[in-house]
Order: sequence, then structure tokens, then C-alpha cells
Amino acid sequence: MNDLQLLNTSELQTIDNEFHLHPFTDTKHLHKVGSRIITDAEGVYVWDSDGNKIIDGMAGLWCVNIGYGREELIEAATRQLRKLPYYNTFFMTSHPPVIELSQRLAEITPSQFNHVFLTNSGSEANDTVIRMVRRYWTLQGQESKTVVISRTNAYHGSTFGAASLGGMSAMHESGIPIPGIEHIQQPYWYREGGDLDPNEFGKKTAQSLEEKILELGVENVAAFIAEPIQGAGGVIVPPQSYWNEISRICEAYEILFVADEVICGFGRTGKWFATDYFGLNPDLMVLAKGLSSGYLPIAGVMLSDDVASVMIEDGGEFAHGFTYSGHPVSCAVASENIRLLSEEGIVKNVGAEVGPYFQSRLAELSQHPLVGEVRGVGLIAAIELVEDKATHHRFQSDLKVGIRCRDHAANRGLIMRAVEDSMVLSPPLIISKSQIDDLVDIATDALDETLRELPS
Ligand code: PXG
Repeated sequence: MNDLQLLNTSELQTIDNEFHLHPFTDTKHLHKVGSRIITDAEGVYVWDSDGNKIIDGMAGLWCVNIGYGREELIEAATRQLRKLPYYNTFFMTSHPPVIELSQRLAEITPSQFNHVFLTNSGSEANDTVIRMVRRYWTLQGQESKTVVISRTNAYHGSTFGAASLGGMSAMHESGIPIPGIEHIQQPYWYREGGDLDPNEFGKKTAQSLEEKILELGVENVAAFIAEPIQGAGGVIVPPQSYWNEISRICEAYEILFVADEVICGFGRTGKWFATDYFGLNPDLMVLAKGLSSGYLPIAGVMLSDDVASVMIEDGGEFAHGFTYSGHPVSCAVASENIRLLSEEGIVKNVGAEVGPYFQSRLAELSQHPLVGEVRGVGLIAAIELVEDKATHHRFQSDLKVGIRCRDHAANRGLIMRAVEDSMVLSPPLIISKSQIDDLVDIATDALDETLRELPS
């Protein structure tokens, strides 16, 4: 084995190519260009193996909410590793870190949530949701209520169940979606709204839930699942009218509403949860990412008191769980992360200060010739690039406009992600106003450079 610390970038890339298969990656292409190797991080910055300092406009993968390098989290992990590095929560056992985290989650989530089922990833949490909602109805003698309704272009994870809940056509192959999952139209007004104004379109797409319930028969529908703001789908913020109508329909037909807060939770919108931001009333809430600020893998499903009481009182054993459900070290880090987000006023500051500043600085970019729409809430946003601002007409996909812009930004010191031609941003919540100014300057340069090289 080599001492990897001593190798240069191209040596590291060679070994990476030889032994490592990356997620969601065209491996043959990666082997040609080589991976960007990240070696260090602090605050909102990461450094690559060539020593470049880069603003991490994506907080890793929408997860490093508290920023990099927090000693308190490192100490919480180290302390717990020394004291009890592992114990399970099966077979009537528990341990202090999982007990503390469960209590903390009950405190910060909306009042109907007082129970959590812990997993290691958002995908596992969403697979858990499928089993849980079916079990909830079965326990109440309504075995036929099995279908979960989701939306096109939703992202709920990569395992078989979670990819089925997701509505991304590229992930639908070889038996995915599994039976019992249905998709309705997403509330993406800018792309799919046609002649309708945003609120008419929001109401219409929400009403497609009612149509789907009636088509399937309410006796067959278990739940509706949605991200309050679609993240991986391109940061799609529904029109104002959307959530009211969805809530009305879920209540009228008494189906469970599952809010997937994996990206939106833990302060991203300036509230603890997007559920608080939009005034939603979910029965289940899916958590991951910002729960530990990505320092260690942990995720979970919050159950409302109603769902929990059915599962507990009428259920007997729920034959479901993971070796690392409630892993003590992940729990210790998550609790400390929540304590810091709360006691340092980080979530509040996103709502009152940096969130509005970020949105207003980004809104200036709508003047740019390439930018069709800037949308977002708090510290999550998208800048959608179009060929024709009046008609919202897209660039031809082989021009790869989003990828070009992403690469220009990266070369200038900013990580943005391209979802087709939407440039998405989700920086650490501790970003300062002057760092937001730097981010916007680099994004502007990247847009200018992209414009310059496009055929006129
Ligand atoms: N729900 C949502 C809303 C997510 O965004 C998951 C569930 C699954 O979580 P895990 O921990 O299993 O990955 C996610 C994950 C991207 C990207 O390209 C987004 C995610 C994961 C990987 C890539 O934007 N979100």
C-alpha cells in the first residue's frame, strides 16, 4: 500500500480509476478526465489535491449544514467511540446516545412528532416509510390500502423501494418502480406551467392527486409522499396555492402525508423544517443529511402520535431494522449538531439574515442574458439557464450549458451542481454575507464565460 498522503493528483486519480466505482457516474468518461480529489475542508470551503480553495456551494451533497471542521462534533464522536463504539437497539436494548437523540428530535420537530425510527440513509428511511404506511393500514384492517402516490422528477433515494418512490425516469428500469407506486405531475411551473399562472398551475397539479386517488380508489391508497421543495429535481419551489390544496386532499381522503425533509430539514429554509415554513401537517417525516451535517451517516423517520400509537398499541413486532439503526457514534454527533444549530442561532440566522440576503443577491442574476428564473427559499436555490427568456425555451441538451457553467464555476472556486440547465445551490448554513458576495461574483463570472462560448 502507498501512503496516499504523499501521492500527487494524477497518481491518486489513477488508483481511484483502477479500484473505485463512483455513484451516479459514467465511469468510462470519468476515467478519461479523472476525479476532482478533495482533501481538506473548513467552514464553507473545501480544498482539492492541487491546493485550490473552493466555496462549497452545495454543502457536500446538500448536507454539511453546520459547515466543516466543527471540533465539538469531532469530540462528540471521539468521546462516544471511546465509551461505547457500537451497540445495537434490537432485542430490548438501548443506549444513552440514541435516547438523547430521540428526545431532541421530538423537541425540534412539529408537535405531532414524538417518535423516531432510525436508519443510516435517506434511502433506507424511505424504504422504511413504504413498509410502515402499509403496516399502519393493515393493522387497522385495511389491507388493500397499499399504494403510495409520489411525483414525477421526485428524488427519494436509490434503493429499490426509494428509487421506485422517486420519479426520475433514468432510474426507472429493471423492475423499478415496484408495483404499488404511482406518480402524478410535479409542480414545476417554470417548465410545465404552460399558459397558466403559477397559482392556477399549483392548484391544478395538486388536484391531480385527487384525480389519482379517485382513479385508484381511496380504499387502495396508503399515502402521498413529497419533498416540500424538490432538491435533486432542480430546486422546485411549488407555487403558493399548491400545499394548501394538497393538505386539503390528504385530509379529505384520510391518506397519510409523508414529507421527505432529507434536503429541506435542519434549517435549510430558515425554519427547522420546511413543514414549518409551508405550514404543512405531515403524518410521517423523513430526515437525513443535515441531521448530522453529514459528519456521519444517520437518517430516520418521524412518526406522528397517531401513526405511532397504531404501530405500538396494535402492532406487536415490526420485523424491520438495520444493524446500525441508532448507531451510538452517529447519534452522539447528531445530538451535538442539533445543539449547535440551535444554541448558536444558526437556523434563526438563516431565516432572518443570510437566507433573505442570499435570495436577494441571487435574484440580481435574473438580469443576466442566460438566466430564465432564479428561485429558492432560505439557503436553497436554483438559477435556471434558458435560450429564450420570454418563452422559457431550453438550450439543446448537447450544448451541455449547465455542465459548462458548473465547470467554469469550479475552475473559479465555487462548487455548484447542474441539474440539466438549472444551477443549484445549497451552501452550509454558516455562510456569511461576504462569502455570499464572493459566491455570487464567481457565479456571475461563470455565467459570463458560459455565454461567451455559446454559438450566437
Ligand atoms: N430523499 C431526498 C429528498 C434526497 O434528496 C434521499 C432521500 C436519499 O438519501 P440517501 O442518504 O440515501 O442518499 C435524498 C438524497 C443529487 C443527490 O445529485 C441528491 C441526493 C443524494 C445523492 C445525490 O442532488 N439526495
